[in-house]
Amino acid sequence: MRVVFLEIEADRDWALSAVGPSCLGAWLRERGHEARLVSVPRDLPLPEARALALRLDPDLLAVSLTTRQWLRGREVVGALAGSGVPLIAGGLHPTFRPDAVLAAPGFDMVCLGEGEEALLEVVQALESGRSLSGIDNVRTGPAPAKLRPPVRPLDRLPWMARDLLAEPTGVVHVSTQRGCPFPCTYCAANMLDALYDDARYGRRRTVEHVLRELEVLRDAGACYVVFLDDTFTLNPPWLRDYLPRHRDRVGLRFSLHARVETMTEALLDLLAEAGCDQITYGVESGSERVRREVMKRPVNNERIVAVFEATRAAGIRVTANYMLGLPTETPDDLDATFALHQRLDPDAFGYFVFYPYPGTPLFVTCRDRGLLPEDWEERPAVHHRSVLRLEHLSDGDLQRAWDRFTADRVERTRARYGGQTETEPSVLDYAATI
Ligand code: B12
Ligand code: SF4
Repeated sequence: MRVVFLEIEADRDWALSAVGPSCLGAWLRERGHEARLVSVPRDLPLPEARALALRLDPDLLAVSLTTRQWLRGREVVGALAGSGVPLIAGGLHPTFRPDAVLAAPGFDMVCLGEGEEALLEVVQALESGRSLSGIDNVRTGPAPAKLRPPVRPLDRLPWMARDLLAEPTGVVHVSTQRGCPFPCTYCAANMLDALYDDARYGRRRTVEHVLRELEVLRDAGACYVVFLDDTFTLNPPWLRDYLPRHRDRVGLRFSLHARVETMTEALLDLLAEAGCDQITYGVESGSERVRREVMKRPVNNERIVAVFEATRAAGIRVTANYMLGLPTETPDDLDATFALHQRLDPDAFGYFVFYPYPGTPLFVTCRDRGLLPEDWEERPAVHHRSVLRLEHLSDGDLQRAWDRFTADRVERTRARYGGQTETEPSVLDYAATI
């Protein structure tokens, strides 16, 4: 059966896309099905988007949606209604807003949570003319779906289908794990754990499985690895086993995401020796109150500063990510975030106005406190202005904080690249967006 994944381009082009489809496509191909990917450009008129999606003569259309992609995805799928080709949506937005997605024209099914086994069962049901109702993880209407346990061990999953992943030349993106055990209240990633009541979502591939994939990718020309894992630095025994072997067998430089709480000097040394080039830390706020009370990230500022210094001392470049505009945040809290940023003096940084993702505890908080406008779902999910009516921050306060970070970025980039503008590509700036 030919499954065509639709990648919905939203309001920005990303260097990387289609992580979900490249996992699902590899799994389907291993079982004898055809998997293709069609990117639907952001401004493509809908009749042309429809023709593009149907050009490969799909037996099933599969669309992966983050909340950011939802509004445009709804439009494109709406244009496909009545095409006669069944359509299934999956990913974080359909997982946490299944009713809204199923209510929109053109969506026949939604997949909740992990998709490999569910999508295969849908394909098999379509092939054999079996009913699509009653498939675990899949909803076709209001009836709830039972969730099958996530695939275990993760080594059962094939390597991602790289031809479905739009990667910049030479840079390869690899996941070694699924799930994140931390309880950050704004994060949709860890909510997958909460979705599975009686099975753990968190799993990691074996060291050997990851090494073999990277050896093959290196032999095919890869020169840099970006680990996609939410927190690469989990599980010290795995890391102590993996990192020296990465150095000896793979030998590629790499970047990753970590939490400062997971860092020790010994681990930083191991990472540096193995070729770690850059680490992205979520700093999020300079206000310890906001981090502790609103985000459930109780680490203190001194610890963050110490870990940034230790990371740099180990010869690893540091990227910081910040969030602006959380519930209860005040102008003083925004100042504290900028002040901490100046102390941290990161090599690169990303800054995002908070958006309450469905499925997260902070989404519920915002809704229950009346911060979310009635029509929130009709407004684009963006990270440069707030969708919320915040208690203590005006749009102007947020804009000023945003502009301060933007000016700082321009200044630092100019200093680093000697006169070039902040739009010059760099692995570091790229890493800050992941
Ligand atoms: C790598 C990454 C990126 C990459 C690639 C994104 C991509 N297309 O996957 C880049 C840099 C482009 C990116 C950008 C952004 N990202 Co991002 N990103 C991630 C990250 C860290 C890992 C994604 C990953 O590796 N997934 C692994 C695969 C296996 O999981 P998956 O995609 O969910 O797919 C599985 C299931 O969901 C399901 N499934 C998925 N699609 C489909 C489709 C069908 C048909 C079926 C049946 C099943 C199915 O099956 C898959 C396999 O089991 C996640 C965190 C996370 N852990 O998910 C955040 C995450 C997805 N990103 C997020 C956000 C907010 C963003 C940005 C808005 C960041 C920003 N501040 O601007 C942008 C928006 C991009 C966009 N197009 O919407 C949020 C999304 C929340 C939400 N509800 O939408 C996440 C969850 C992080 C978070 N803190 O909450 N991101
Ligand atoms: S550590 Fe990162 S991925 Fe994990 S819950 Fe917090 S924000 Fe989400």
